[in-house]
Amino acid sequence: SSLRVVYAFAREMHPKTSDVFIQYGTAGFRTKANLLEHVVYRMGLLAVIRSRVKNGRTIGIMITASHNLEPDNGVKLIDPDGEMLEQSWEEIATRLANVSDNDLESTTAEVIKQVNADMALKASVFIGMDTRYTSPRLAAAAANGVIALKGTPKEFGIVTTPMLHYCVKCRNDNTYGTPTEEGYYEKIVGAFKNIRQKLPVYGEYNTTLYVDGANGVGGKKLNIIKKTLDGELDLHLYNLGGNGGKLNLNCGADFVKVSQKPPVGVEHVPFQRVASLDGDSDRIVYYYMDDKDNMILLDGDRIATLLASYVTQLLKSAEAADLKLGLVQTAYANGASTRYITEELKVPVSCVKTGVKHLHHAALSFDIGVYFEANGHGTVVYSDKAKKTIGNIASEGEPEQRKAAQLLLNLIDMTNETVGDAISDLFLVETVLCARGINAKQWLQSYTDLPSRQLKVTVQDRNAISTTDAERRCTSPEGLQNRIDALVAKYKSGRSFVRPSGTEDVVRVYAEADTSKSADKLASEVAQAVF
Ligand code: 16G
Ligand code: ZN
Repeated sequence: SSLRVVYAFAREMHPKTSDVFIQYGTAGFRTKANLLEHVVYRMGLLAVIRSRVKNGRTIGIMITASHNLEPDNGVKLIDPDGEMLEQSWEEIATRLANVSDNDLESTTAEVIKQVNADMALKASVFIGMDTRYTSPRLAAAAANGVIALKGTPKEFGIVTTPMLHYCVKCRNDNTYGTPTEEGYYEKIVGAFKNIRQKLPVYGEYNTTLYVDGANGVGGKKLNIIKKTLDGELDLHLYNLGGNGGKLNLNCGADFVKVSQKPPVGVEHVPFQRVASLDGDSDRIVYYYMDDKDNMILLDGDRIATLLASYVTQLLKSAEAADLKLGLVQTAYANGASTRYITEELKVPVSCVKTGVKHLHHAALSFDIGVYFEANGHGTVVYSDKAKKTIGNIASEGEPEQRKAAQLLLNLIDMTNETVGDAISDLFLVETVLCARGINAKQWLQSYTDLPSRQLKVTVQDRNAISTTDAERRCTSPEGLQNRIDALVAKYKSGRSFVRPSGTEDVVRVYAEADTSKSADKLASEVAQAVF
């Protein structure tokens, strides 16, 4: 049959060259780039099957290893509404990635049968990639996989991860926007410009923003956007990938958050706010250097509270009292942020397991859900009910209500609701700071972070650790949680947890306490206990 030819072709073009087991984890498959070619080819096959199961709706394939260093790469699938691949398919992806070339044909047939795919339907797959030098070859392998099962691939070249999510969503729902990079700029940057006309710059807010592009794709795209801005924002871009700057190496959002150090390659002016993106531009944190050269971090928790408080304020002005806003965090959220949200903002908070899919899902249970990981991945999702209510007020409300509702409509347009998006989040943050007339130092004043420390521990089997209660407590190995409890009890405002990483072969340790010395000490004591 013609499929025979397809599998023979796979063996020759994209052979499985490694026996290392690979798993579809929190962020898809991720490992050394040279181990991925056959995996990506097979994800091309799977995307076609998935598209047919979804009645020919478009599926996305993104080639990226996000904040990992240059030698790594990865691949993840995007579902029709722009969200992460449905969880029950992760096991199927893992199975398909690991079979031998000889068994690929029979396993593919099994999968097709299992998910009941009608292989006579059309199938459409959007493919995007980050700036890694290994990405074009992998994107080509993905396209070959798509073609092999007679699907139609469309290659977007180098795009941010959130841009591809956005394009997939638009392709399947044209009310959301135009499924192109230009369409993305028009909607998001257009909404930002629109809102700037309504909310002129005042107070302590200043339009100068420095950006650490992590030598990845986000900085390059901001460089395109910069040319279309007309004084609304004065972007100074650093780490754009030239001058020998290496992707994510000592720069970018993950480096800044985890090491609590400023990135290399960025010029520092005291109190000048800097936005730091990660390698594929789905995360953002802010920071500034004070006049004593200390780095002051404004992380995902801080962005979440800023956005939630502004949306709450606008909902109040719009008198949209029946819309319930909620916030979603993970165990990594700073305890001070959680207290501020519950006690001062009086917004309900839920805590879920690490990984965007968990946060996104939980956020959908609110009329308006704000979700952020402390590491800077997050967005806001608006339910149909919220959009309808706000739309009605914007056209029929009293003048003051209308004004607030129209601002909310601009915010919705500025938001990439499919996934956390550094570029969209950057414009949202700049909008709120401007609306409030505040600088970064004033933004920091809403609450004081508890000092925290993250460590990673290499153990024989990270999966020996299992957790419960949104990863805040562990249930095995026996006795470990009791030891952690005893250590935590020694520290004022102490909190600590351990969890197996979903992206690396390590166990992660998090600790916070009233001083950074205590946080460091608690983290290392807990790390010892894990060993
Ligand atoms: C992935 C997740 C991110 C999570 C991180 C945790 C997505 C798109 N990304 O990068 O949300 O914070 O993994 O990594 O879900 P860890 O399990 O190694 O700590
Ligand atoms: Zn990323």
